Amino acid sequence: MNELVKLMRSEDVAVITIDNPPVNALSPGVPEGLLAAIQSAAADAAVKSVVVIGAGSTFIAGADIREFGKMVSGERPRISLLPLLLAIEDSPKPVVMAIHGQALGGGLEVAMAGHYRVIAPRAQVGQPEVKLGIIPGAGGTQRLPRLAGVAKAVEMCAFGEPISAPEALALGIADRIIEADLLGGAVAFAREVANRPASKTRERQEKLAGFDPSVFAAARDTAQKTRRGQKAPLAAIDAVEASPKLSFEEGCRVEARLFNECLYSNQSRALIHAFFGERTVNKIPDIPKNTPLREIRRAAVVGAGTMGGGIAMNYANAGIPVIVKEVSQEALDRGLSTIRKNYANSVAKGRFSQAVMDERMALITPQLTYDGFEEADIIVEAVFEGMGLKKQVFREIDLVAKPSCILASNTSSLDIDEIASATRRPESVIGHHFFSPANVMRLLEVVRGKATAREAIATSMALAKRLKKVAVLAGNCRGFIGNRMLGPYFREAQFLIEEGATVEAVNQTLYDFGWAMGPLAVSDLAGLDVGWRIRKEFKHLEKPGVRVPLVADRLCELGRFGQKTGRGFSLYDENRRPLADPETAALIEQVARQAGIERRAVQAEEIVDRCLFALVNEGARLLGEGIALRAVDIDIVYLNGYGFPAWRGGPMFYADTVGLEKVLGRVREFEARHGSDLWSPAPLLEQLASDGNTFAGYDKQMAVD
Ligand code: ZOZ
Ligand code: NAD
Repeated sequence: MNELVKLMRSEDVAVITIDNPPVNALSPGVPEGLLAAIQSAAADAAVKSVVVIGAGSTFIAGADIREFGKMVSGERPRISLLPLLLAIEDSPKPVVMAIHGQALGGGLEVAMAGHYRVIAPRAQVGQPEVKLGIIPGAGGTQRLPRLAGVAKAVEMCAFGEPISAPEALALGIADRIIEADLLGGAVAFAREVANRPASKTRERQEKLAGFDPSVFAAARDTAQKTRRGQKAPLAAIDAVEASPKLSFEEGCRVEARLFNECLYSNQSRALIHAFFGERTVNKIPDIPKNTPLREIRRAAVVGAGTMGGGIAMNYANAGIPVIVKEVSQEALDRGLSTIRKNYANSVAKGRFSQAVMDERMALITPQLTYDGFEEADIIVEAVFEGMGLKKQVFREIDLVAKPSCILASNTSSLDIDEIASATRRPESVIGHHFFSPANVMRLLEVVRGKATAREAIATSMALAKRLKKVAVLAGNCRGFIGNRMLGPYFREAQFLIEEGATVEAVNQTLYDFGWAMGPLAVSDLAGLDVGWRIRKEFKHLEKPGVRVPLVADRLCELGRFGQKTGRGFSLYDENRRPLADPETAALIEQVARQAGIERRAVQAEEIVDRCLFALVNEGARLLGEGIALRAVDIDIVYLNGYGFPAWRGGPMFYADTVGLEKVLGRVREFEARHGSDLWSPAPLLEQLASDGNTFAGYDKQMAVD
């Protein structure tokens, strides 16, 4: 039919194959080819029924996401899949959709327009559009309830999680699972049904009744809690709610209106930016795709504390045997018991079975020696933060590790080159900065030292995928990407309370912006003593006369370390709920008075701009220095490691939506008020703003195929 859609005949069955690698997205040409193939099969008297299948590893992964931006900008006309789907459904010959891999978004919508669906046992189907800030736009919110029932359709459309083939079968989305030879099974099935009257999904009514009417309110409640700030999940619920109330055609009109509202929003632009960003971060300019990888079959972790235990779980979860080494039996027992407790929690919540937990525990070997480390392909160090200790551990592992072994440090801030200097193989030393809790957080900052081999980097990026992490490459500097940017962000949060904002106002304003937690609440959670200790160690680096935050140190001197002591910036009740603490408020006032800081009313807009633009300015600075490869790499760090709201696309994307000229204007205002040491604009920000450019535009210049 065209180069993307092929039509063949297997005796009396027409076989239409969609061949648009890598994921058979519905790019321009695919809908047209599919329509022509359906029409041609209908016109061929020798054809009794039709099979639609995907070439390669999947059925159809949905609309071509790259097209949405072009449609919004007007570069491409808005197209609708609805006429194609009606044509499939109205085909006089039964159409059997043969699903393997994924039928997602527009892919499932195409599948539901068929008269039957057969499915491979490991295939998945779903309506993940909300994850891109949109909703199904080709009748998915109207056909899915007719196949799977209203309640399940609400869940699938509002939350976007795919379901398995057996579940699809049980729900009535699929008609048969075909264990092997999907095409052969689909053709046989098509012959079986060739002479049966085929029902059209859009005409089916039986599952539109008898559901619990409270499902919509319950879904809205969940969406507001778990997708705070996002419009698409609520729009998806509204669209599905129309299905039992309105005719199919009217329901589709409601869906189309809501789809458009979502598509033309900053939220969908941000979430699409994040989708492609997660894939872009793997592309590294001087590391070609064919860089040889070292094979990772066995791992070892040094230290079974907060991070070491979580890191070991990542390896066990990926089926990679891992040794965990500690200094004392007590520390080892503590570490292993935390791992066991975490797994048992997952079993109790039904995430996996006891048998899976047992398998994972069996992959973890706790010990007090380096025995067996010579077989490890990677060793991850996760001992206390301190250069002396890190170097000692690297000297030791360098002696026991085989030559090809990668030596990774989980340090949050220390110099990878100095750590590497303790070994005879700096080319194999790299940072693997996991985030706490390491078994949960998706981010892995991979830190490149000056000697780190390309092979070690490529292997780390590929390994991250096996560990189900999003890896972002960072250059070697204090704090790398994420923690270095956090410094100015936390600094401004504290300056604001010294200048007159309340702790509650700072936390609430940034929570309302969409952050998972306010900055002072994060500090209380992480423990104020951590930063206190670091500040004491690095006191000599402070520049005389440059303002530093004062309150956190005073709180620590009073033994208020945050949640762990029940008091920090806030007071915590027995359920760890924060309460305003009048004593802290008085202390802040006193500190400000002593330091001669003028107290005034601080508006929410200033809280947002001071904190966010401090983050952005530092991001621009490290981008200019080459610590981050692209602005989107920074965004992916913040979305996956720091609780930045996904629907705002990350700090650099947010800056683009505000406009870099405006951001620079505010940075200059703050510079005038607070001094150049704290607020001098990053040269890259100045350059992009004066060129009328954006961070996205900068990234385009840095693009790697
Ligand atoms: O790629 C994984 C995935 O989850 N993809 C997105 C699935 C999705 O969200 N589908 C819904 C799309 S929105 C939609 O369909 C709206 C709708 O209702 C239509 C309404 C009609 C509107 C009219 C317009 C026609 C997947 C699970 C599929 C595969 O994962 P892998 O880990 O194996 O592979 P990835 O993720 O590295 O992907 C490989 C390459 O494919 C690119 N890609 C994936 N899905 C795409 C897509 N490109 C365009 N559109 C898609 N739907 C992906 O970027 C990657 O590219 P490279 O260059 O980085 O290799
Ligand atoms: P932790 O105090 O919970 O654990 C450190 C563990 O290392 C302890 O159990 C200790 O007994 C063990 N240890 C010390 N010397 C050892 C040795 N020679 N051999 C084997 N084990 C040894 O600390 P943590 O929070 O897990 O931090 C570990 C590293 O991870 C630090 O570099 C830290 O900066 C970094 N990090 C921490 C976080 C976090 O949020 N906690 C996040 C990212 C990175």
